[in-house]
Amino acid sequence: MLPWSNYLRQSLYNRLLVILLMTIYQDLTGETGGVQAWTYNYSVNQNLDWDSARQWCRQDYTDMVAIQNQEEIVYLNTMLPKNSQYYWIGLRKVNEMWTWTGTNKTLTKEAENWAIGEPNNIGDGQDCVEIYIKRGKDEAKWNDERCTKKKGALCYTASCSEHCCSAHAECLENIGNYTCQCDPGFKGPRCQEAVECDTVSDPEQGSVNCDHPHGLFAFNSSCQFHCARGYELQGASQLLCQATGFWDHPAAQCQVKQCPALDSGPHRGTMNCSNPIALHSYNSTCEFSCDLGFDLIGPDRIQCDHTGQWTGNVSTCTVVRCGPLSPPAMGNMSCVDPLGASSFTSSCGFSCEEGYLLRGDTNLTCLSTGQWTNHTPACEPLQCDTLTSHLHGSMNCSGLHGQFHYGSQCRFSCEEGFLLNGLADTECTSLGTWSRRAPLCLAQQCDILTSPPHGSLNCSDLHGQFHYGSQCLFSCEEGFLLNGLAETECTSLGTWSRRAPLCLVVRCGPLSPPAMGNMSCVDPLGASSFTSSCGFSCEEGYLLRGDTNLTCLSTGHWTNHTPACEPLQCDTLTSPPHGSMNCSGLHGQFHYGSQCLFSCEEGFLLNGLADTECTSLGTWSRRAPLCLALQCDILTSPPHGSLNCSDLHGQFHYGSQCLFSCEEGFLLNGLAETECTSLGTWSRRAPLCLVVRCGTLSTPAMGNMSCVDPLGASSFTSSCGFSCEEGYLLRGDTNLTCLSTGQWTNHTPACELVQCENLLPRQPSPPPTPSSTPPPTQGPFMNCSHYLGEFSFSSLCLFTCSKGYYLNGTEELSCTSEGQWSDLVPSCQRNINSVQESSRMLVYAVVGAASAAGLLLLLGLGMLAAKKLSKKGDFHFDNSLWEERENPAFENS
Ligand SMILES: *[C@@H]1O[C@H](CO)[C@@H](O)[C@H](O)[C@H]1NC(C)=O
Ligand SMILES: *[C@@H]1O[C@H](CO)[C@@H](O)[C@H](O)[C@H]1NC(C)=O
Ligand SMILES: *[C@@H]1O[C@H](CO)[C@@H](O)[C@H](O)[C@H]1NC(C)=O
Ligand SMILES: *[C@@H]1O[C@H](CO)[C@@H](O)[C@H](O)[C@H]1NC(C)=O
Ligand SMILES: *[C@@H]1O[C@H](CO)[C@@H](O)[C@H](O)[C@H]1NC(C)=O
Ligand SMILES: *[C@@H]1O[C@H](CO)[C@@H](O)[C@H](O)[C@H]1NC(C)=O
Ligand SMILES: *[C@@H]1O[C@H](CO)[C@@H](O)[C@H](O)[C@H]1NC(C)=O
Ligand SMILES: *[C@@H]1O[C@H](CO)[C@@H](O)[C@H](O)[C@H]1NC(C)=O
Ligand SMILES: CC(=O)N[C@H]1CO[C@H](CO)[C@@H](O)[C@@H]1O
Repeated sequence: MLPWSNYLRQSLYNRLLVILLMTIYQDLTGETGGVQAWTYNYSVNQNLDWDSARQWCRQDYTDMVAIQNQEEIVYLNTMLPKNSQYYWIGLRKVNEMWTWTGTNKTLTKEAENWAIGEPNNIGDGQDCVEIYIKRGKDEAKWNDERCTKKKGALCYTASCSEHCCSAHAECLENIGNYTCQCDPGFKGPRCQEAVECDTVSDPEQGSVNCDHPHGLFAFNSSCQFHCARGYELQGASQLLCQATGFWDHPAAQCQVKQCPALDSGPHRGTMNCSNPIALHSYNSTCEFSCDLGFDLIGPDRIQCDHTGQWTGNVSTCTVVRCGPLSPPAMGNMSCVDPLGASSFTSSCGFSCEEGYLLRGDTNLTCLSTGQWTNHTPACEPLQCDTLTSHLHGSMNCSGLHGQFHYGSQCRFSCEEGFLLNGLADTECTSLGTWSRRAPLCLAQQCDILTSPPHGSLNCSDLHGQFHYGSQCLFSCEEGFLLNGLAETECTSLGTWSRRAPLCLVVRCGPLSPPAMGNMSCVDPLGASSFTSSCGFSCEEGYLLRGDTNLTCLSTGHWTNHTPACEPLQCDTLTSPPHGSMNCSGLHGQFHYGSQCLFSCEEGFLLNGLADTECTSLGTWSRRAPLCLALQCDILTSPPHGSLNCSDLHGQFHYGSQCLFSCEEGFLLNGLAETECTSLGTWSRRAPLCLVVRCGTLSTPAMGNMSCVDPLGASSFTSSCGFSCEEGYLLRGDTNLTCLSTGQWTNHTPACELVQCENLLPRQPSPPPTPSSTPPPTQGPFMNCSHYLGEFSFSSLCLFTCSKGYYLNGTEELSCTSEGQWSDLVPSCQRNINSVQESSRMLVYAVVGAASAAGLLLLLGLGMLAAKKLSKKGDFHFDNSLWEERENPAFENS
């Protein structure tokens, strides 16, 4: 009971929830349409049988109650008043099935609500059902009862109507309301929407065709697939959208039609397939070709059509056949047929019977063209070599196929005196060769001869070596002689006419060793015989004169006389130059054992030991010494000098004479010559070259001297320059040089005082014009001071005139360092008033005496002199004497 009530409770809750939701929904949509509450009613105080009760219910209400759920049951149990007979409900046995009379539905197992032990059908005919309302036990449970019993009628008024739900739903009554129970495949409050499935699209290489009764790809939509030509459908051809929202099958696809796979091409051929879509599928084509020597049977090309069938079968290749062959006469044929009799690659080999030769190809092959490589060959009898009768013989041949063919026989014979070298007959065999070689006719043969030892044999043969007619000649090597006759001959009987001779060695006479010597011989062919050779040697210090080695010649003579032993000789020695030699010995002056002693002349010395000896080897024990001249010290040229030597025995050796000389300007300080004496010393010491000296020079008075001395003071090449002080003049050379003669180039120069013109003679000079009458006492009067000498450098002269005269010119003249007066000598002129006439006359006289040019010159000179004297400040004397005695004449004028 408990699980069942639980179930009902749960179901009720669900329904209430649904109702609540629907209520809200309808409130919102404002939908009405005559919906009424599912209400109950019952007969009060009036019990009726089941049919009457039902009729009562249908009279004013919809029908008798059809209990559907626990909520309804609980509701009824609480709502209805207690009736001792309880109430009928609309459940009745129809055709032995409990059926809800209102809806004509059979009672389901889940909806059963029987009281314990019910339905028991006690007393048969309990075909109707009552509900225990407020019974206290088994409350609201059902019990089967006889339909004729009278009970309360329990009715309801239905809420469902035509418009409540869509056509795809069942309207279920509820407490006071209804719910729409959707048919499978529908949803929504009124179950008006169909459930949707996924969209279906066209497959590749195909199309889909759909029918939509309730909307695009919705419940009960069905789709039909179709494929393009050459493609077939994979999967269900039709899809149906199920109530679950899924298609009943997965979407189908179009797959290319597949032809049966072709494993390989034809045997002995090739297949070449092109597959534009897939291997061996629609539109694939395969082409066939056959190997060389095979022909194609069937189509050369097949294709996979849209039904998945090839347009034809795989073609086959059959081998090419040549015509049959037959073996030749007297021959056989053997064929190898790898691909069938007389077919391509078949090859037939041909052979002939013994003694026959195949003419043609031994082997024919069937070509891919269906032709044999050549005609069938033929068999011909074998032919042996052609034979000819031999020299000194004859031949006779016979045969079936000809003289020299298979089966022919030949017979040979020889001339008298010759012998056949084999059997006399031969036959041409089946191999095409003669059974044996044709024999020869050979001459009689003598014994074989050989060359004797140390000899040779030379034969001339008519019919072969050592055969009848051969003649042989013997000869010996050099140094050997035949001991018989040289010639022999092979006779017709096959024997030699004479025995062969021998070669005997030639002998020389015996030899004996020389005095003081030994002999040793080698005898290859016997003592003192040809090729024997004897070697000779001498004792120490002795030399073999003659051949050291004698040989016995083929002539029987030794190559020479026996040699002799002579004492060894050393080189001939001679006395050294400037020396002497003394030799003595047993066998002579310069032989083995001789001794030589050397000595030298005066002034010479031996350059080694004085004695030497001739040894047993024929050489001197030491070299002969030489006499060398004594050597003096090496001399060198003195500085500024040279050395010239004449040598007798070598430079600076005994006898050398040397002469010294000096350069110009130098003199030897001793004797010039010296000599190397026999004692190896110089006769005199080497002199030196000393420079030539000139006398010492002294500085001239009032002058200076400056000297340059490259080789020493006042020596050769020294040169001295001279100069004088102002007012003095150098008399002589300004520069003296010391010569190689020891003399200066000149005397020492002197400094002379510079002289001006002596003015004294002028003093009484008459007036310039002869016509002048004035007395000579007019002047000028001269008063001179001479500081250094009369009218010389630095002399000063003052001029004055008599009264009534004036001085024409300078008052003062001085002597310059150039030896010139500072100005012209003045003259005295008469004062202008008194002496106008006479002065004019004087002017005339002067004009007459001098030209106008001379006048101008004089005037110029006078101005020059005046200018010079006015430059008093530039005039100096070095001598301080002048400063002390300062003259007023030199003061400013
Ligand atoms: C009955 O139910 C429907 C839908 O289920 C709803 O729209 C309606 O309002 C309900 N009526 C009452 C009286 O509850
Ligand atoms: C109820 O159903 C049964 C069979 O299922 C049928 O024979 C009968 O006629 C129905 N009654 C009505 C009233 O529809
Ligand atoms: C759905 O299709 C089936 C089969 O064609 C049919 O029997 C059924 O009535 C259809 N249902 C609806 C609601 O169209
Ligand atoms: C198959 O071959 C035919 C004729 O060659 C051509 O027209 C057709 O397009 C081909 N089909 C496909 C799918 O390639
Ligand atoms: C014929 O000659 C071919 C090639 O020259 C050779 O391969 C074949 O074995 C020969 N057949 C016979 C039967 O000698
Ligand atoms: C003699 O001389 C020959 C050739 O010159 C040489 O072959 C031979 O050995 C020599 N004999 C002796 C004994 O020296
Ligand atoms: C003197 O004269 C020589 C040659 O004219 C010159 O080489 C030399 O320098 C002069 N010496 C002096 C001191 O002037
Ligand atoms: C002075 O003497 C010069 C000649 O010595 C003369 O020419 C000149 O006329 C004289 N002067 C006077 C004023 O006499
Ligand atoms: C429609 C109808 O007849 N309803 C009745 C149901 O029963 C009660 C009494 O219980 C009546 O009062 C109603 O009239």
